[in-house]
Amino acid sequence: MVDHSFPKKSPKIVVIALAIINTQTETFENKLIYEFNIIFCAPGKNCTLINGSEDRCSICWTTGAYEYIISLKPDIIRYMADIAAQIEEIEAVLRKTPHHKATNGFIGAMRAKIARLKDKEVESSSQGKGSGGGGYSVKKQGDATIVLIGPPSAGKSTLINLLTNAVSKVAAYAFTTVSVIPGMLKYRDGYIQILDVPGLIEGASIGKGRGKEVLSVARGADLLVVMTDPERLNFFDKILLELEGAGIRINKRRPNVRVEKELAGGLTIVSNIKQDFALDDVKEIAKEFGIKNGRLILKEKVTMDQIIDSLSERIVYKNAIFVVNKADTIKESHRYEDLIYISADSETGIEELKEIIWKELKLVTVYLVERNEKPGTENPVIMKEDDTLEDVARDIGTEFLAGTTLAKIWGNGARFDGQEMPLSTKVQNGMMIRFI
Ligand SMILES: Nc1nc2c(ncn2[C@@H]2O[C@H](COP(=O)(O)OP(=O)(O)OP(=O)(O)O)[C@@H](O)[C@H]2O)c(=O)[nH]1
Ligand SMILES: [Mg+2]
Repeated sequence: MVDHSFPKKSPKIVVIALAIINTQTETFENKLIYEFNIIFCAPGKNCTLINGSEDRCSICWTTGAYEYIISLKPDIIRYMADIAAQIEEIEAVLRKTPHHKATNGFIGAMRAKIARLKDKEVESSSQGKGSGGGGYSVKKQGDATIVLIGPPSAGKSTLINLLTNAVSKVAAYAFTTVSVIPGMLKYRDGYIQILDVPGLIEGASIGKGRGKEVLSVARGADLLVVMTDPERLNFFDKILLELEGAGIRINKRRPNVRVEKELAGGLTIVSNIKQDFALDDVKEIAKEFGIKNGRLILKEKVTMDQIIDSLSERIVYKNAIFVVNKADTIKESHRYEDLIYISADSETGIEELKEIIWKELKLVTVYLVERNEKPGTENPVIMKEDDTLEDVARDIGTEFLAGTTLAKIWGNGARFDGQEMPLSTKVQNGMMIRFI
């Protein structure tokens, strides 16, 4: 049986942990705020968190201790709490507003206001953190970066240990991993960086657990591997909600909305396609984002929320795959077709998973051919599917670009051996390239 309960450690451990924090360069108060999201930690009760909500704080979640009392209100906390309060106020108004044609514009404008406030929240929290805080800012390395996201004890650390050189602590209790652990997977000719992060729980996007930090790591990923176990398949939906709440859109593409700003002349909303709202309603949304003059062009059928997304700075679009670990604990007939089943413990489904990750990352291998060499596969370079020969030249060094306008190619993409192509040509997997 997997124990999903929170460990109950002695409060003494917390006091010692806080004493260690105290000796570091950042002030004690800031550390507590940024690392643990607490404004006020109450013994045996709910704590007041940085976003103004009340719950057990990260210290309580991770250690099970409820013994430490602090009460801090520096400016940044007030500012963040103020933003959270404003969002809450607008959400309360929205809940009371009936939905019909006449209120569409108002609702759109209010939602845009919330999006703007959330943009500000992301800005201020990343300003406050500085660099390297608490092991949450890991340098991207390798050809692509993937992040393992899932509930506590899904087996994320077991998987990264299996796939890479990383040594991430594995245990049967929740929140074994408390920071970002990087590892590097060598697959085909590429290097894929894998980041193991703490478990994600409901309410992560409003700061529960170390939710905000985990979600900010997810924002930097090239691919998210969302992982749970057969007992908790409902976590896929929960995690999607948290990602959505943090402005991370999954397996969707950016809506085709273009903004052409002008200095004067007012704002026109243009759409060749019939939309389900009055175009004038969009003006309020645009104004909220500071667009007062120019043209906002809707190039496809969109919802008001998609327009807000397209204008909001904090929205990112990420691809994700959905993996069920601990497949060894269920019968094969209990598997769902559209999910990827693995067992990190008994090492099944792992090669298939690597291949799926490789395909999802849309990485391609091309081979460089020196001027006096025969075409071959000795010098592989990893590129992205939409990259061009010019991108290859740029990646291997700027001196290649100077004076280079053509390349000879062999293999995939070449109609005949040594075909001369312009640098705007897109790369293909297996293409051999000689810059001339
Ligand atoms: N049966 C089974 N158990 C597994 C498998 N993979 C991991 N476990 C067990 O699940 C427990 C949790 O594993 P971890 O790798 O620490 O899980 P995690 O997702 O990193 O957990 P947190 O760091 O707490 O978020 C450990 O007891 C592992 O041995 C698996 O494929 N099958
Ligand atoms: Mg872990």
